[in-house]
Amino acid sequence: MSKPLLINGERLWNTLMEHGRIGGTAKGGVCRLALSELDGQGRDLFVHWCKEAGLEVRIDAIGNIFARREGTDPSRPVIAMGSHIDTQPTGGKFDGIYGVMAGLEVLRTLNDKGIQTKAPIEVIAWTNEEGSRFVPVMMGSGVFTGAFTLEHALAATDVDGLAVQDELRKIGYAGEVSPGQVPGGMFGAYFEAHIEQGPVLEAHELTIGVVPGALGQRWYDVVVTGQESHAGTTPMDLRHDALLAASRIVEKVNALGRHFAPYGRGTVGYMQVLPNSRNTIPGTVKFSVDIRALDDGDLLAMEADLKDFIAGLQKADARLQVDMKQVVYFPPCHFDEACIESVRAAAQALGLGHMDVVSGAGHDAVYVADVAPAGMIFVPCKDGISHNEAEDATPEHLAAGAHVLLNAVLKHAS
Ligand code: HGY
Ligand code: MN
Ligand code: MN
Ligand code: MN
Repeated sequence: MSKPLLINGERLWNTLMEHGRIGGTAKGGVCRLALSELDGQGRDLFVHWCKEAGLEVRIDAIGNIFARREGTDPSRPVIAMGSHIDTQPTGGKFDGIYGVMAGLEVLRTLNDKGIQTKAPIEVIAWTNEEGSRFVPVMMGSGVFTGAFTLEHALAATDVDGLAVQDELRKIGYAGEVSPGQVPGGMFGAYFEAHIEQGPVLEAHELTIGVVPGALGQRWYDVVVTGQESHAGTTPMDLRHDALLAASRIVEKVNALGRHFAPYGRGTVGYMQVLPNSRNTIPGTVKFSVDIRALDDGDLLAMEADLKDFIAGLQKADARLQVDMKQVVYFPPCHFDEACIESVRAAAQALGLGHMDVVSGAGHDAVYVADVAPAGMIFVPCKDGISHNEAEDATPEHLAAGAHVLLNAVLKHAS
């Protein structure tokens, strides 16, 4: 690799800090739920910056934003970069938006240096990567790559019954372009820069994570139905307590994650208790289950074990009803060897300490890897914390990841 080029780290940091004010929280985090008014504002600012950089912007029917810098050879497939603008409710200033702005910084740098690449290059902001307000997770990249249909995604509703289709329109991002269409044919390569969201790089005091792949995931919606009754008059052995049953399932989900260590994960993050009254035994409990593993067989074994456990609960109490519906599934993902090598070579050429780090998180790159060569670049985050307002990263690490992104992309676009 010829002498590596560098992005403008100060401009990248300032861009992230300015963008982070949209949905900024008192604790220093960011709340920009997918397709909310604030997500709309965050999108608008990104589109404004892209147009300022002379990029051609198009929006597809699920609201994915593509900002394109033409190359000298239109027959070459586009080299793409991207991530997401939406956040968790108590999200941080870097999850997702870092990959979008690092991509924009790469194109701003090419403009500064007057570099013309042969292949066109695009930076993409994918719709609803987080899956916090609307399921499925990684929605925009999932529709784009055919993991599920546009209709399925547009019909998804949040807890208040508001639909993706209407919320997209409300913020002005119901695009015309049908998803999956890229002028000049599918991506020649896709790279996503992202904070690691875990503790590995920081523990090893290294700057770049070369990502070989990501854990497989299965998400479920579970409804436990028991019987509401009076907390004072109902003897303990005559109860059909939905919350007691749900908490046993929570315990089991966590035990499954531990059983399939080191990469097994089991989480119940969302729960609704009804009628949610101090002195009424809960009759209905609705909650989420998120299980993950590095091996697809383990993921299946976790599901089978959980279903057995639930059957046992219902056998022990005939009045208890448990309905479990799978809402997300994708197998463990292995990124493209050439993309992985480009990331590693760029880190080496830049003299940046690096190591392989498997992603515990899902990313849009996981779906893109189904249709195009894809790779990821991780940088450390403070204490490995993310999906938390305390999420933090250093300007130096964020710049280093964007230097790697620039040189990996140039290798494929030249
Ligand atoms: O859940 C995840 O892994 C990602 O943050 N959507
Ligand atoms: Mn993310
Ligand atoms: Mn996230
Ligand atoms: Mn993610």
